[in-house]
Amino acid sequence: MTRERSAGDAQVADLAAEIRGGDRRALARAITLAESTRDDHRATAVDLLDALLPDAGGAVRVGVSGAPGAGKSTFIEALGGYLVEVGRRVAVLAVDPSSARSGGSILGDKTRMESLSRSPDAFIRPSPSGGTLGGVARRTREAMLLCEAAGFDVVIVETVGVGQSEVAVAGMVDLFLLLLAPGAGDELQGLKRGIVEMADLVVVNKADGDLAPSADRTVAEYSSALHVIRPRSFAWTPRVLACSALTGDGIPAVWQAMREHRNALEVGGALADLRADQARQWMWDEVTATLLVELRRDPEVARLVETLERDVVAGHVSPAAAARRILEEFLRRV
Ligand SMILES: Nc1nc2c(ncn2[C@@H]2O[C@H](COP(=O)(O)OP(=O)(O)OP(=O)(O)O)[C@@H](O)[C@H]2O)c(=O)[nH]1
Ligand SMILES: [Mg+2]
Repeated sequence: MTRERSAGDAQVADLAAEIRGGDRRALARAITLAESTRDDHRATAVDLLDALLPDAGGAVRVGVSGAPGAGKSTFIEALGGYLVEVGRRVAVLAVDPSSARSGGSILGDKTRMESLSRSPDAFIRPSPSGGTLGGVARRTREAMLLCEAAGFDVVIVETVGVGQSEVAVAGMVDLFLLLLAPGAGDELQGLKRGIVEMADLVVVNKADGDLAPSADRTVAEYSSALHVIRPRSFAWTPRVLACSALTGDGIPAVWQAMREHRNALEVGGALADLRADQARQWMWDEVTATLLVELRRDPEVARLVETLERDVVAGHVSPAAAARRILEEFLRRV
């Protein structure tokens, strides 16, 4: 395995110092390095993360998920605006592996978070377009640490509530928030139930105007549903709240619940345990991802893969035998 050279100690130290000083352009540059697939950029990013690790870890890490249109972007803008008002520094990262396909979503997000993005105490980074979920998750974890090192003390990771991305996000944050629109009772069925089970906070948004009664019903439904779900942590029992991202009603109560969650997890050491588990998982994700990249990069292995894929599809070779031969070839060459 090749070890590409990083930009060098002096350059890494300079960039690290700028980030520690809260320099947003340096932070943006560092995240771009972390997002890059170029080996020398990756190497620099890894060195930088190493240098900044002692400065990271201090933020409240929040994942926000919800179906398209639930109001995630509007909610994050409202919550972020409130947090800035009460003296916090907020970073918003988006995880949206589908954004490359669905197009407009990121552009829409950017316009919707316009007022938050103008604040000097907020930093908004849309999801890098394209790539696998694994790749996007890795880059988001790294971006999160970089934001913390730059002094952002609340990091919000937004993800669309479809597919596997919320599992990845729930695995990298302290608190997972599920945002619902009123009348989203069907989310309790089937597939979506898994997402409800991951939630530390369920927030029913759009509790305003004509939608207010329906929002109340949804709160009641989810409250009784959560009673029968075993909590993820001994330290915290999930709660259901209502808010309106549009009017700002209920936003301070959401933050209050987040603070109580934080205290509950800190008191018994659950937060430290959670972070330790996540760090271990992160390491293994990194090993897996890097192995796969190296394997796919080897031209001899690639040739063999091409033949074996055909054989497997045609039913001439079993998938297990093919996998074995690919791995043997790869291990022979490293
Ligand atoms: N009435 C009302 N409408 C809201 C509220 N929050 C968001 N909306 C509206 O709901 C629509 C979707 O809001 P977004 O914030 O874009 O939702 P999203 O979940 O980020 O959507 P995607 O990024 O497409 O997944 C917009 O038209 C918002 O104006 C709210 O609290 N009350
Ligand atoms: Mg959005």
